[in-house]
Amino acid sequence: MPYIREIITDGHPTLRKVAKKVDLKELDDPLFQQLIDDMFETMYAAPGVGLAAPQVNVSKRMFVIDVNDDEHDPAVVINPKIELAEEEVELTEGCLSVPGYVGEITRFARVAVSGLDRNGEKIRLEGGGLFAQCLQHEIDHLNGVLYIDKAKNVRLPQTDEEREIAETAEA
Ligand code: GNR
Ligand code: NI
Repeated sequence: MPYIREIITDGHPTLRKVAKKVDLKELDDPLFQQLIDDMFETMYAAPGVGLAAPQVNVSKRMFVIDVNDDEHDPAVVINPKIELAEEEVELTEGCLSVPGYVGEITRFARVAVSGLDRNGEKIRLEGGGLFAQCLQHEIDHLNGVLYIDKAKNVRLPQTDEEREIAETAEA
């Protein structure tokens, strides 16, 4: 059964490490498959629209994402790579590992990301809006980067919209 794992917050050294590539052999390990299930459970409980493995103190290159729109199914992406990124935009962002804050960050408006699914099959995800923002945010986590490193005006939320972003995750 999946369980909710603890989400570590800014100041924990694991969030600052460059996460390790997942070896294909790991996909056969029931504990690895359990980790994926637990990451979904933890993301939904938070609630959040994405969660990277380092946030549950596992320094591996993988994340889960579910932005809850009709264009994108929930996905786990292992060993992700950004294949395309276009047009810079400024967006408001939050992070479960920096609870209670928001900031303005420059992101690409549209991205395509390749990687592996939980069975080791190649996948490619692409999109814009919150989906693209979240993909970039999760890949930053795998490189030890938090949005507060790049953001300007990191602050307590001032509006209902900002509070929603800070408390979870809906833009
Ligand atoms: O749940 C989340 N919402 C969010 C909102 C705006 C920009 C990025 C995010 S990601 C965040 C979950 C999280 O911290 N993932 O690492
Ligand atoms: Ni985050």
